[in-house]
Amino acid sequence: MTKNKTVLAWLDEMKALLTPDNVVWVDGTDAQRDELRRVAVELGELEELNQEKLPGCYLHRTNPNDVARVEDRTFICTSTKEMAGPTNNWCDPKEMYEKLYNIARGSYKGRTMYIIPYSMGPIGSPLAKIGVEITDSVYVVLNMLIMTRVSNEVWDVLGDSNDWVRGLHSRCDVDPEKRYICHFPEDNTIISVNSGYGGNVLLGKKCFALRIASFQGWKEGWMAEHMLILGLQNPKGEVHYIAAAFPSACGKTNLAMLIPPEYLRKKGYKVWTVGDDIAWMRIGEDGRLYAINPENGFFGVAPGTNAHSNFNALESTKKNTIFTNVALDLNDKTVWWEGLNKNLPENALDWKGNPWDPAKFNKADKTTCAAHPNSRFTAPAENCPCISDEFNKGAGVPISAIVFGGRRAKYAPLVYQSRDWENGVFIGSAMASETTAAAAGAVGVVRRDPMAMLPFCGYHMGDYFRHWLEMGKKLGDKAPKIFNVNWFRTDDEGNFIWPGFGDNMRVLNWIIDRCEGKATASETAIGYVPQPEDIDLTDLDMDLDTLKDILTVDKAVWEKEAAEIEEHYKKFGDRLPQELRDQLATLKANLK
Ligand code: OXD
Ligand code: MN
Repeated sequence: MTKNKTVLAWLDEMKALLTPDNVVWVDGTDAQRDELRRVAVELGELEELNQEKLPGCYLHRTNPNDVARVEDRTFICTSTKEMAGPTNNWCDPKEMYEKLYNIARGSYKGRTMYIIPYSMGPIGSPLAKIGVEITDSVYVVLNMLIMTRVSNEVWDVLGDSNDWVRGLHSRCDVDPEKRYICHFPEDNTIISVNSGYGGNVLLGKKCFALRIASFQGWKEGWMAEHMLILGLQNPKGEVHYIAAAFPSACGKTNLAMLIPPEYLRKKGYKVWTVGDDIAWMRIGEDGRLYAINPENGFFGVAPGTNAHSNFNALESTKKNTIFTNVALDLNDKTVWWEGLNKNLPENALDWKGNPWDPAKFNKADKTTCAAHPNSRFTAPAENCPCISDEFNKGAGVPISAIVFGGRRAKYAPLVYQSRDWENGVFIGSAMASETTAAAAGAVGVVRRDPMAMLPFCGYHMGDYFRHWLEMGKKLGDKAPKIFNVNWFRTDDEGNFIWPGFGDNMRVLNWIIDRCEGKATASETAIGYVPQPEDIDLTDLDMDLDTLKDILTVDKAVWEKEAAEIEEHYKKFGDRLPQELRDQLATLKANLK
């Protein structure tokens, strides 16, 4: 365990507040994990699945009022409101601590306090950071054992240091009216109460690795981003790394685990996954930007995951995986979700544990679904057939390209390259995605989501843009090249034009060729767009004219876009860097 005085003092304070009956120090050993699984099954927190077909796999059902992240109850509690900025909920830290302590007081009574020491990133890596989460949920412990690196070694690495993130989770009564996910970036502290759902309670993930870490990165000169990391191997065996940010529902996990089209596979192309959700990036000794994936597993959305959309993710869930809110096939105690296959189970329980009638299933009506639309798998990264050799190495991988993207039916071309870093920051700051039928509310509404960080940036987004610009200055000519992609252009009938999935490799190849100075492009009002001949269409049922269509930059559409970006920028007031205002002016001038 630990002699660290700052840890022990905080734990004493928490014990006095929460009054647990028992305390368990989690050590990351298989023996303890097995015992905790047994306890979870006994408590009814987990249901054991078919151990022959799915060894080490379990099912969990959350409270039906608690199935997703709650952005309206997520707060950044900095000493001033200005620091949290216009895109975050804010509350005075003193007031919020008091409110949360009142909610949590005595809430571990009759329960066990689990103490989880974890490392975000390979233990001991110079790019990694340490957290300690306390929780009263054995489900949280078992998920943290998959999603982070939990071990007594973490205490050794921490030593006497106070550089660790405090995380208090208490399930309380799972009361949505008293649910709060709060961050105190100046104290390295997270408090989450009245939820048991992953994104709200696995505090290493969004809370630490993005909200707190983005603040730390700003103060310490590095970057915590909502990005996948992949390595693209060419026939010579060279691997180039790409980090890419997309808002939710744009296929980040699918892109991270992409399988190239057959003709490219035969030539020797291959994609390696380093991460599917979060990247921490620092400037290395050679001046390049190096990234690690701070996580140790995938917390992926189950519906839509199948052997075609993401073979590697599906493979990752075949052992030691926790499924949350999916359907249970009673015939053989395996799991099912919409989009897994066409064999709707005849004898199943839905995500709430009620008998499910496949005859009543109607794709358009989410209330008839067997699995919750946001049902998840928590799968160890080591299960992934294409996990990168670099994944467990602490040095990180050098990033050649940063890719932004979103779901835009008409406006953005399939791919374009920014003119330079500053122009790339402008593109990221204006990122947007159109809502899909997958989420509640109107379809096709544009939501601006700068760098896909809108719900995850732990400070003022104007300062965040400034930090990006500063990083670019430090990187100079070693900076990764910045691109934007859009897999989602539609035809007049609303069908996607680009096939997506594995074929996105054709676009990634152009991106890497551009980084290497090998591919051509035409300069347009928005940046460099490939000539149709620059994208390899071998074996694809698409003609050059169609490709040309999705590479066009429609000036009328872009004038509207520029006006919308101007509106979006108003939110940031005088903290919006002048460089970005200038970029917008340049765009407008280019469109004239
Ligand atoms: C996630 C998200 O769960 O971005 O990764 O919402
Ligand atoms: Mn995410």
